[in-house]
Amino acid sequence: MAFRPYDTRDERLLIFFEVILLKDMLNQIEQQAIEALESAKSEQEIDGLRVKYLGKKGELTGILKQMGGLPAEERPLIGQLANIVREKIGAKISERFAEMKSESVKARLSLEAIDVTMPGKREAMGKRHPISLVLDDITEIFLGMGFKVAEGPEVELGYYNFDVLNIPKDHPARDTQDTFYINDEVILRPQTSPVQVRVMNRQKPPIRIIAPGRVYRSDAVDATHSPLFHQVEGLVIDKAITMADLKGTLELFAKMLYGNDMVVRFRPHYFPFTEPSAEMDAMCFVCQGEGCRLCKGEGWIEILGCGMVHPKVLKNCGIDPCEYAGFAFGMGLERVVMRRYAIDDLRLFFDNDERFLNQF
Ligand code: 2NM
Repeated sequence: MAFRPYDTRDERLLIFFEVILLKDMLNQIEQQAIEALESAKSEQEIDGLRVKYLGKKGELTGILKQMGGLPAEERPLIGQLANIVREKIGAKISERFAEMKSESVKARLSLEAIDVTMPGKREAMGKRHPISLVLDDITEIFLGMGFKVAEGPEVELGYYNFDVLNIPKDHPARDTQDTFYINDEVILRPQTSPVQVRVMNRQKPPIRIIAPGRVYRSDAVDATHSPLFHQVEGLVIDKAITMADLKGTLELFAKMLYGNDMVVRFRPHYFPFTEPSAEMDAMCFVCQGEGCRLCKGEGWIEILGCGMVHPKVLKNCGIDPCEYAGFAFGMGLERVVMRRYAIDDLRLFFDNDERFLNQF
């Protein structure tokens, strides 16, 4: 029998080889895992490696399963070694994850960095609307004459707008063709007169107010009509107010607004809430009363409606018409603005086109 330095069938020797082999495999797994992790380029890739090496069906688990074939006294050694390898790989995974995180933060920071040398964006400055400009002028004139500004709701009771103002039940202005109704009793105010009514109800004369604001009428939009427009109305109530006060106040107003050489005239008219009633015209500034295209051959341009407040209206507002009298007036703001700036289409006011608005 040939000399053999060892017996390959020796059980202890086989176990010895088995242990060496497992140790070697563990070292190899560690080395491969660390290398793969080092070169991984995404969090996804790292997670894939975690599953490959440390997962339930992973390579380390595979070794631990093979360990079952070893006698009990050898198992702790391999088990310990496997745990050390698991911890090393686990530590590497955490380290690489942390690196990824900080790299992606860095990448985002550089992507979102603000270049302070870039030219800035100029903020477009708004301008005041021509309607606001002219309303301010009108308000200034009346404040100078001792008026106060009064405001009221745009969604208003029909009662304040029609009944108190002596507008009969069958008057066309009450029609849904002309007025926007919210319900039987509530409307969008078609004039600012209800503001004056509210003031008269609350305040003892003397009263000197103007009531500017938005009003609504059921009109189709064209060059001279809009369902929303603006009015300035005014009211003066005191003892012994006469038509002379009305004419003097409104003529002075016209001269202050349009210039001292402005000529006005008063024409009889009819309103249910004033008696007598009138309209004030301005002499056409183009033809000086001769008649031209602007004034449509009239020589005069209508500026406002006015009159002495009807005794019934005063009574309806709790003011004794035997003790007090007053005058009232009302004008459409858009028309005043159009005349001032020679604007021929009302729609321009509501289009919000900066090319239009920047001209004022
Ligand atoms: C106008 C014309 C004439 C007017 C009357 C009243 C009130 F409330 F005192 F009776 N406020 N506004 C009035 C008078 C309005 O607008 C063309």
